Amino acid sequence: MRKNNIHVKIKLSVLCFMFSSVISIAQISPQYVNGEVYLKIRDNSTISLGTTTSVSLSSVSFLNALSQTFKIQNITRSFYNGDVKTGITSANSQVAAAALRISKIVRIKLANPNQTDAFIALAKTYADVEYVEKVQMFSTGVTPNDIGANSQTGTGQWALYKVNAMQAWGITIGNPSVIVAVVDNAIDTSHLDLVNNVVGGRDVADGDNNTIPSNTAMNHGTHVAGIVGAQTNNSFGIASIGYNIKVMPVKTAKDTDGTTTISFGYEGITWAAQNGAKVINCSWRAPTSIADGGSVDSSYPTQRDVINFAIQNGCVLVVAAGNDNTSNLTIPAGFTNVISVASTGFTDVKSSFSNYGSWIDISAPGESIYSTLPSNSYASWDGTSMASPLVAGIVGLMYSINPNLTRDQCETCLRNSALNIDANNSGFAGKLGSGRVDAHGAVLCAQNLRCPSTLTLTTSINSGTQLFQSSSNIFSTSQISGNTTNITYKAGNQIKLQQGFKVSNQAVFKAYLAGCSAARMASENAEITEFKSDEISILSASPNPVVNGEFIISYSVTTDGLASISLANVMGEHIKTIVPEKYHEKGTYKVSVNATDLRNGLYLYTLRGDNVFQSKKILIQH
Ligand SMILES: [Ca+2]
Ligand SMILES: [Ca+2]
Ligand SMILES: [Ca+2]
Repeated sequence: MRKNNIHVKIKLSVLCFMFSSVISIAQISPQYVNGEVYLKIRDNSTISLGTTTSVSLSSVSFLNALSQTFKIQNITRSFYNGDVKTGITSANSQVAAAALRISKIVRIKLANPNQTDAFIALAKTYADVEYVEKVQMFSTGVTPNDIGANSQTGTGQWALYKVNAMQAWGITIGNPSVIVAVVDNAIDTSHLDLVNNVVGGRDVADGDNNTIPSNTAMNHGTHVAGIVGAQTNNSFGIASIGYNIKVMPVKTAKDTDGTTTISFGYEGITWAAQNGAKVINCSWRAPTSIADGGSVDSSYPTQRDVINFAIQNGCVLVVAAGNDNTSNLTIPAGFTNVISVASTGFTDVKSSFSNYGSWIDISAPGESIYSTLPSNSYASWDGTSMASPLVAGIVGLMYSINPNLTRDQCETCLRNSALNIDANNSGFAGKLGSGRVDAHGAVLCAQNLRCPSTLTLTTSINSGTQLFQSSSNIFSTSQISGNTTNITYKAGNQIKLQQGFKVSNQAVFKAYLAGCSAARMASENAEITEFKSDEISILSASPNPVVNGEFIISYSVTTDGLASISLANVMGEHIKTIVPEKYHEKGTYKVSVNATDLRNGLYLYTLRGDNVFQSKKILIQH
């Protein structure tokens, strides 16, 4: 079935409304090899690393000293081999110098990966160390076992290659907690390539939970759903851009409707927004006579209000522009705050059928798109209906890597990473949005906007006692004093509290990541740091010092709410979670802590909760 059958021709004779909202947990691809660093010993150092790739700890005095604080599991010379040795003796002085340099790099594996940052900070203080850094994790692209060829014929899935899906999947293959609603005529959720990738949906047209079409000709939504989220890497059928993200099927045509009718689209948008969708795809449109440059907002107030409701619920709406080859606005694509998608072909040229205009936000492949159809079949279709779900799936990947992305950030990332295709489209410059979508660039942009887990002070203190600062850290060795002092840092990167940091009674110290709310930082590795007086006796540990590898923390929660206990080193770096965040009724609690895996030294244990924040020191001496 090709363009003529496809439809983007769905009539909005009765417009529907729908929506979604949602929340998700980030699946974060590891950026670094857990607990491993490269450390370069200065070329002119007198330290000898021997003649083998394995380096003995006892042969390098400063590493031996470091290992007293941070257990070093092993040390290897990753780049020391025969070639390097030959290079070092090379008659070419530049070759020899380069070989010498890499021969002095060791790769160190720490017993406790949580101590990596602290290890780096301390290692840098040794004169023999030129640099030390984490071992970066690289990723090849991901190629699922069911992706079709890079072709427009047969079972080909050229669109995934065109938008660099494999590279995007190298960053994230999607988080199943991110839900993309397919608000469409009907969705065959029993299709073997969809059945495991759908969440509970709704037939808002007939008022039941069965979204399966009443006849196989009512097939549009099934095709759209497969593009967003057919089960991928299951050795079956097709791959989808969304990979692991979930599809929420929302049926908006009555069983008795025609096969291309959407009669309850806006009811569907509303249902999706209220039931956990983060992204809502609408591959349907009604034409208007409003010319490019105009606005549909005042003419269609019901639709405007429903779309606004979905946006306020945190949803991103992705809408097909329509297949009328016109620059007139269509709806819903013409509403400003939805992402409107035009269609392009294999060479990034506008599809002959695609609508266009200044109201388009982005373009995406929409010709010969192979996807699922009812009764376990597949076919290639054309249409902006096919372009839109590709973008919706990319948006799902973006929220998988960064659940805190705002709608505006999402659109900006999509636009800024798109490939400018004006040169391929004379006469349509500026009328195909920001260009052809690039999944890799969009996901990378979303990833880069994640709030970093550490902070750097970038603004000065407005009141209270000035603390010692450096460009990258707050090293607090002095005090914040005064009974009513409240100091808030808005920081960009990293805040570390050194031993000796103290906040006087009733004074408050807070550190926030610039651009991140406190809630956004409230994860295990985030550094939202608030110190209040430790004179309120709601937190204690015994014995202190710890000598037998175990201690008991006692704490009080004075009002019902969430609370957690964590352990950090004196640099403020997270070591372990002792009590994961959970609801506590008002009361007193005790928790036993096994300290046998901790090096001797001073630690901070912290009680964090809705209504409490307290941190105290404990000394471990095995
Ligand atoms: Ca039904
Ligand atoms: Ca599949
Ligand atoms: Ca828009």
